[in-house]
Order: sequence, then structure tokens, then C-alpha cells
Amino acid sequence: MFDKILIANRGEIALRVLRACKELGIATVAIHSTADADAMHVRLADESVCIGPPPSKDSYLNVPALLAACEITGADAVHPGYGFLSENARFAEILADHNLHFIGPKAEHIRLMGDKIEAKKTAKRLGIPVVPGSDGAVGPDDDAMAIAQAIGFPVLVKAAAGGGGRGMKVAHTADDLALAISTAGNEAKAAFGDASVYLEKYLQKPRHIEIQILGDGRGGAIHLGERDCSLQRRHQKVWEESPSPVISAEARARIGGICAKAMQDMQYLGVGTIEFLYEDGEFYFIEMNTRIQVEHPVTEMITGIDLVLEQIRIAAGGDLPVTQDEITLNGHAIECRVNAENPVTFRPSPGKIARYHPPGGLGIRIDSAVFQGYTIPPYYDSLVGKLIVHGKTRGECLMRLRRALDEMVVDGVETTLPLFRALVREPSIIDGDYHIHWLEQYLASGVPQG
Ligand code: MV4
Repeated sequence: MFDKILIANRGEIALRVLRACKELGIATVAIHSTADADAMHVRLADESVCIGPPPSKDSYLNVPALLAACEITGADAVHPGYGFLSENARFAEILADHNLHFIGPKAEHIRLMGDKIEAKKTAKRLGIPVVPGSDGAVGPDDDAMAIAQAIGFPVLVKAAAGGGGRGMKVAHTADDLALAISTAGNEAKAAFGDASVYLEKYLQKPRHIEIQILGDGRGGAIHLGERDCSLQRRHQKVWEESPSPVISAEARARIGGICAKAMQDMQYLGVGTIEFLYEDGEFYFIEMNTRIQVEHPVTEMITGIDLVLEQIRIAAGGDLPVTQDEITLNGHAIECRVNAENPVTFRPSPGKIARYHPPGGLGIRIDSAVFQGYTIPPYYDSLVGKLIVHGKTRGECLMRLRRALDEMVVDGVETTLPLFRALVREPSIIDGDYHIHWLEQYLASGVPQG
């Protein structure tokens, strides 16, 4: 097991990793920019190192500074959290070159899943259902029109180096195809330095269903159910829940088994999330994330498995905590990402938190690194905290969430709490009847100031 872990992140996920380290008896090193000197994870870590000025490129993405911090403190492993360097294969390799453990998947798997075309080819080869589409990139010498007509319009043009919604263009008819391909290619070239694009059948109103997996890197892998992350705004998840209101136990076992088998075949190491679009009873692979995700607590609440603690144990050579048959999904969990943003315009609202009162009681969890008097800096994401609620049923969970949202106080900055107070009373949400475009349509209709 590791002796000392450097946490290469900030905010709530840095605190989350720190908590797992403490429960494992592992010493912790916090790193921070000058803007985060008084952050919670810095205060609670055994040691801390300032690694640069506020801009991420000069601090949290500053690999030489991170390596120096490991050297100074004698850390033997690095946990990247999510975002920043968490899916940077080169960073994982550099750490290995310096005899440091990267707490994450094998670099080859990070790189593989970072290329959306290779990821899709791999998924298909491993028996995971994929969206009908082109066989790889569509180049200038290919007959894109013939490929698109074989798929059937509408067709989606996607950047190979994209992901998270970046570099996508819809071609509703044949007349739109050439422009969609050139626009997506140019945007991909500018954003990712890689103009490669591929085509897929455009699914009109799917849900976003993701499967949590855990692999030991030696052929063992299990799935821990799904999360429904369909409530998104501009590709930012807002509300995530498990189980999904529309996935049956049979569908869960089927797709979960396919994913676990695929991860066994890959000899995948650590936590991973396989993303699907789900429409008319069918799952379609779109991407795989090779990191711990923001919404992991939803799965933890219904399985009772500490995903970050297991991620660390497995990175140190440990075995899977349970067998597939030992996993039981208990009750229902919902996560709301409370951001310091205007609840209508979503304009960031950094600043000092004058009053902070988190809700409590049975089934309530708050993953947050803020406190009364804390100043949310303008340089990073605007997450105040994740409100995660568990109940025996979805109905009980919604009632508890409604109570918790009414109890929560965050004064001094604008927050998205009013949006959640409206959503939790919205009939479509109460019925679980929504899809990936529902929230943006709801917001466009003029959300009540809850
Ligand atoms: C799609 C799609 C419809 N059809 N692919 C958006 C980001 C990345 N996860 C893939 N995305 C999509 N891929 C096909 N063939 C619709 C989206 C999409 C989306 C997916 C999940 C959650 C929210 C979304 C919002 C807009 C578009």
C-alpha cells in the first residue's frame, strides 16, 4: 500500500480523496495554487505545497511543479481526481518514469479511450453495442455522402479528439452534410489539433446512461449499476440519479454484464465509466471515461462501496472488494450539483460565502469543500458542493431531496439552488420522464424562481 499520496486536484474532489486516504491510514500531500491557500483540503492534509499562481496551466496542470512537490514531500503516488490531468496518458507515463504511482488506469487504456474512434472500435470488438456509423474517420477521399446515406439521416458528425459534446455537428439532411463535416473538422483542428471526424446515426431524444465499472487490472472486473445523467445543460451534468427511472433489472444485468466482461477482457485497472445513449430499449456506446467521476457518490450511496478508497487499494495491487454476486443495489440516490451561478443565466457568481448551512438528517450527504467565510475563486469551476440524497424508493428520495433543498442556505453568492427547488417539484422530473434535451427546453421555457 502507498505511504504518501499527493492529491493533484482541488475543491471537493481533493477533500474526497483526502478522506479516503485518511481512512486507509495513508499520509496526504495537498497541492494548491496561490488562490487556494486557505482551501479545506490544504487545511486537512498532512502536508501542503504551493505549486503556482491561479491559472490552471501554471498550477494544477503544471507537471514539473507537481513532480517537484512529489520530490520535496517524498510522495510515492499521485491521485489526479477528475478533470485537470486525470485522463492525461502522458502524465501517467511521466509519473511511472519517476517511480511514482498514478492512481488510475494503465496509460495505454487512458490513451485508447481518449481517441473516440479507437474507443468505439475497441467497444465494438469487445461486444459492447455502439451507435451505427462510419467505420472510423471519414477523410477527404471517402464518400461521406454514401456513408451517411447508409447510416440514414439525421447524422451526427463527431470529432475523434472531442468528447463531452465538443466538436459535434448535426446534418439533418444530405444538403447539410458537407458543411457539417467541414465545420466539425475545422473546429476539431482548432480545439484539439486533430481534424479527424466520424459519423453516427443521430439519436433524437435519448437518455444518457452510464455504467460504473471497477477492474483489478488482472482480468477481474465488476459493474456497479448505472447512473442516469440525462439532465444536462451545455454538456454539464446538473442532476444524476441511480437507478435510472427507465432501466429494468433485466436491462441493467444485460448491459452491466456486457461492460464487466469487456473490462475483464481488457484487463482494465481501476474505476471507469462506460457512457451510453439509451433510446427505445437499446443501449448505444458513445464514450468511456477513465477517471473517477463527479457523480460517483450516487453509486456509492446505493452500493455501499467507497469507490475512491477501492480505486486507491486496487492501484496498490489490491483485489476487487466484492464479487459481482455480492453487489446489491439498495434504494435510490439523486445528486444535485449546486453551483455558484445565476440559476437562470448560469453566469458564474464567485465570491465570499457569507452564510452556509448544509442540510442534514438520514440519507443526506454533502460533498463540498466550502465553509462559511470561504471565498469561491473565479479561476476554476463554480461548484459549491454536491447534495446527494438517498431513500428506500425514488419517491422517498425526492421527498427527502425537497426537504434538504429547502433547508440548505448559501448566502453571499448566487447559486443554482432555486433551479433544483423548482425541478424537484416539476411533474416530468417527479415522473422520471425526461431526456438529454429536456433541461435545456425547460430552461428555455422560463424556469420559475424556486
Ligand atoms: C450523440 C447524441 C445523439 N446521437 N451521439 C454529447 C457529448 C458526448 N457525450 C456525446 N454527445 C451526444 N452524442 C449520437 N449518435 C447526442 C449527444 C448529446 C448528449 C449526450 C449525452 C448527454 C447530453 C447530451 C447533450 C447533447 C448532445
